[in-house]
Amino acid sequence: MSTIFERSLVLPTVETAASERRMMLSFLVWGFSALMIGAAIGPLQALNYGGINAYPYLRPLLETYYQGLTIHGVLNGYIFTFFIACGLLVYLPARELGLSPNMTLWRLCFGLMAAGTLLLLYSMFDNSSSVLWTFYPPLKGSVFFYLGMTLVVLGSLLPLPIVLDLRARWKALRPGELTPLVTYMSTATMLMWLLAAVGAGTELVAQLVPWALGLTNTVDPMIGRTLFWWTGHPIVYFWLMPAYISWYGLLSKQAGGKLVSDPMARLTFALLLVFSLPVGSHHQYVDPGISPIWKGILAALTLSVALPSLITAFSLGLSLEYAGRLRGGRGWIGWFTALPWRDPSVAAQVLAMLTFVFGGAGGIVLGSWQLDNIVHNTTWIPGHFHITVGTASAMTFMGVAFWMVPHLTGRKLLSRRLALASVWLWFVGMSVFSLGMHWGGLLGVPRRAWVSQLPHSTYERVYASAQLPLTLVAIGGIILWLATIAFYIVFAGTLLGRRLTAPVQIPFAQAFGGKESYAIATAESIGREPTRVAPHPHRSPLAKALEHLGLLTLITAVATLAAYIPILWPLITNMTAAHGWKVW
Ligand code: HAS
Ligand code: CU
Repeated sequence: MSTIFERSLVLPTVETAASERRMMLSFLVWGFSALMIGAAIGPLQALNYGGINAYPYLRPLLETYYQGLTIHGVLNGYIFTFFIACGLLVYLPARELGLSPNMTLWRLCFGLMAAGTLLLLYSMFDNSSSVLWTFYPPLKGSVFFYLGMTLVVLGSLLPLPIVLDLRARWKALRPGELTPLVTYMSTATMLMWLLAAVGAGTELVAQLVPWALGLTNTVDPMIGRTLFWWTGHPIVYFWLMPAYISWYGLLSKQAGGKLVSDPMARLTFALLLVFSLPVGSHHQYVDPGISPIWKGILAALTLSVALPSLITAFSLGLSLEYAGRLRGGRGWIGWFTALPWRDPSVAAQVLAMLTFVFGGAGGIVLGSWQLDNIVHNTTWIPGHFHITVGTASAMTFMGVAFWMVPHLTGRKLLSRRLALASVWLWFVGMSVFSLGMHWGGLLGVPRRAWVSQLPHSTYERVYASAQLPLTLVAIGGIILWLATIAFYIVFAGTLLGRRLTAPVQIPFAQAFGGKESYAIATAESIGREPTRVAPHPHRSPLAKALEHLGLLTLITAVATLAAYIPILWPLITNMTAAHGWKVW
């Protein structure tokens, strides 16, 4: 034991803690810079649906709506989210455990994803790869696009060994104890993402890169799509789980209360790990070549993936209610209005949760095969994902940035009021936008369509019944532009802002009945030997059972194979050979 202790214990010193903070800040800055470009393009898409074609004015920077949409989806969906996740999922566990992460791997993670981003930017801005964020073959982009994507996926997996190593070192120090909550949630997220990445990883390496290099002439679109959605569904939880980590692990403290149940948080993450993987083909309800029996099974499985989020709604709702009542809130909704709404970090996250009630409900609608057939490939779908990833995740990350940038830089938030304005504008803008998109979708407006390029009289005639919803889409887009400007003034202004006198601590929450804290490294304790504590066994049998993350991963892998072998087998034995298309 003592050798393990001596060999593996890497405690943060003042210098290493500073370099960890700098690294975390680099992830935040890179991620939010990607969002800045992606979000700047977003309103152009909204205006497109409002019948205003801004693209001709943007040449030669952007040639087509489809080029803009690809940049928007790739930067917001992959680059922004991955950088934030890969920063938080290392930094928060390391601080929670009071240990230093493996910096070489963390830097490599950043380097691979940054190199991938540059390749993607090059191939998207030179208009060679307007293949949209799903990069469905036989649409054919340049090899730089697929190589860039491969590097980004590869880099995004590296937090897994880092967090496993942190967890193992901590366990050697505190034998018999359960993994502290934030580390548990981060490990479960990364294990889920490892299995998820196998799908698109295989598609890129076995199909798309060789095809783009000219080593193969044709590609099978159905196998490509199926492998894409193997990853493309669980990726939504790779966007959501880091937000859940903040909601479960930090927000109740920020709101002035406690997390009502630590075991329920663990159960949520364990269920998300197991349920996320096998349901990816619910994005393929209208695809040929997949048996209707499987489509029926997928509908049932998809409902199961909503379960952990329903647990989350109730247990976090109660945690917030507890905080609100402690703050003097009375009655049915008094607790809600009593929350610290003047704190922009809390406001951002509670508004994100509120929006997710509707986003999640829409997801349950889509999970039903019959209902999905009504709205598939209409604007209903982007309506759904702008209030899930575009608000639940994105606004939570904005809320995290409001305390984290001051924590990392020792500089004061530029303006609390402007930060609050940015999140309220985002909330209102996204609500209006998304209402219009859902409504337009019910009236049959197609998604991913350059409708504003139609002659004006044709646009007016075809979309006459959808005029009001499409106007809402355009108005929402403009409000979102204002929100983005306000946010980036605060973000950049804080990076360059005035120095704080006292450091900002990480607001790790305390669970009801749980310990005060784990080995949290505070500014004062850094560099000090941790005191060996007597084992403090967790009382919950559920939490103990869920500690077996290796077993849960194995179950997930088996379930994933059980779902995908029957779907992929008929496709593999009836291959189609499609030549590449460049339609832009
Ligand atoms: Fe989805 C399509 C089904 C969740 C993202 N989804 C998409 C696409 C994206 C996306 C990007 O079954 C489009 C991809 C493309 O380009 O084609 N989705 C679901 C289901 C869920 C779900 C069942 N989606 C998400 C999340 C996303 C996301 C999360 C991103 C982060 N989705 C689908 C389906 C499709 C689809 C089909 C294919 C459609 C098609 O035809 O193409 C579930 O996980 C949702 C469960 C969530 C809940 C909500 C719980 C609420 C909480 C908030 C608590 C609030 C509190 C405040 C405590 C049940 C946790 C309380 C205070 C008060 C006062 C109320
Ligand atoms: Cu999905």
